[in-house]
Amino acid sequence: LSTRATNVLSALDISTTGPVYGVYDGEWKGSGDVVSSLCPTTGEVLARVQTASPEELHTALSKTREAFTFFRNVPAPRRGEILRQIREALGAKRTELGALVSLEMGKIKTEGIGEVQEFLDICDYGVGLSRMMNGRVVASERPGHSILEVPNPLGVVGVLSAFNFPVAVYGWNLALSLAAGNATLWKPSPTTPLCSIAVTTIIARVFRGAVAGLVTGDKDIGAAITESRDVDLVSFTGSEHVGRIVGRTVQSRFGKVILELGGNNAAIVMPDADLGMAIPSIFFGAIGTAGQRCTSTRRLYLHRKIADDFLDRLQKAYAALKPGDPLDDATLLGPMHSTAGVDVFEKAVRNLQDTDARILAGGARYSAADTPGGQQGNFVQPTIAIPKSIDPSDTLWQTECFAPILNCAVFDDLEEAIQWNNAVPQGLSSSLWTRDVRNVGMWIGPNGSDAGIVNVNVGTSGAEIGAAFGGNKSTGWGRESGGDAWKQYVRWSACTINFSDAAPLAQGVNFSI
Ligand code: UN1
Repeated sequence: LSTRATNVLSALDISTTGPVYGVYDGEWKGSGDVVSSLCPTTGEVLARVQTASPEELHTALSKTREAFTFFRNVPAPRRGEILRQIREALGAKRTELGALVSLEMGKIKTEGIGEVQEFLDICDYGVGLSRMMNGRVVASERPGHSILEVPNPLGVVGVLSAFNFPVAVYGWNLALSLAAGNATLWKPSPTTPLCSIAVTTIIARVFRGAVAGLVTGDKDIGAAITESRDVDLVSFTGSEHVGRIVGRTVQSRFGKVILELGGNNAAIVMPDADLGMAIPSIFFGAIGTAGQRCTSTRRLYLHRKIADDFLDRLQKAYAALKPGDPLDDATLLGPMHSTAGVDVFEKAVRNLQDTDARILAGGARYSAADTPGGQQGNFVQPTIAIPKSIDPSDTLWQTECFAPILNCAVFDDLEEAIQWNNAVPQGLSSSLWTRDVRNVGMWIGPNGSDAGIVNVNVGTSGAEIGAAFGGNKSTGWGRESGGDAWKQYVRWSACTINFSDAAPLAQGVNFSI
């Protein structure tokens, strides 16, 4: 193992010699398939993780259930206090965890640490929430009656998370689930097991037991969680393809499901926009996390008046980019997470070339000579393309390509750009650049963007935790993190209580004997 990797792993007490257990249900274990965690920068094997056997998953599920029957009776502010301690423990390892995200996922250091920060932020939010998960008293139409809406703990929450945010998305779910009084079982992406092991290790030091359990493994483990009647809510982040299967499976057993699926996010730049702000923001939106955020900017619609100038300046920014080790402070462009991602990139570029798109930047992998240490890793050149077709119903515009490729088109009026923005199946994030308040009004209103995230002079990615995060249409309609998202993690009880000496029926129904 390289010193670079050894340093990161040892700082988090992940064994670099012995077995690495990938299951936690109160104790660490793992006797299922062994999966290798690969470093996207160097290709080296970081660890071999012993994932969950079907039996271990079964045990973990019943222990999580058992943990719930205890945990639901812990008063909510006490649960908040546990979250506060988790926040402190994770915060003490913020840089170390951030580095592990960079090592195993491949995103650059500031984004790795930012992702841990997002977990800390949502813990803070959960602490506050634990004293504010209020129900309601509803006016009854009957004398001497009261109606209460009571949020009760829901049960077991299964969190199936993706490789691109191997820490934060679990944080969103854990914080709300824990505050709500649930027990959580986490099944992370098979390619980022170490991030989940490190996070769970830190949490388990604060709070031993199966309230926050972990089962690493592949598709079969995910499928078993999805099918299990022991899991009341499945929160899934991933592709539209898998999301459709997860949604159907959970729905067919009448479980609850939160889906956070594909994004195919557009930025629209009006002629009055402040380009000095728009260009760096769109640059980050398209290239940040090497184009592998659900919220990455994939489509860029430029008003004819500023299109040439904008592209000229954007190309200059792209030209200055150099791939580097994500663990180096100066690096802005890390590798893609996996070779499968590189294949997606190469296929999309070939398709652009075959359909006569103009490639303004990138368009290939980096050669080994250009990449850190001369190891090719999964580095690809961020690409700007102007597809020949501007027809939004073309597959090229309709599909989310999870790679740093920005497709651009030129428009003449805002209505046209909004129509293009909305013409795709997905509806996660969107961004308008303008200084004209009338454009803002149109964009955020009934004739505006149909995405879940509708930004103005802010890029498509990098949302804060305070608002509900999620998207519409084939993004799955799920909402996580802030806003009213917590309301999905509870079981609502509508309680009509009669304090009177009579038992009248509602709606004035008369049924006297
Ligand atoms: C994701 O890509 O799955 O808004 C989550 C953002 C981050 C979260 C992205 N706060 O880009």
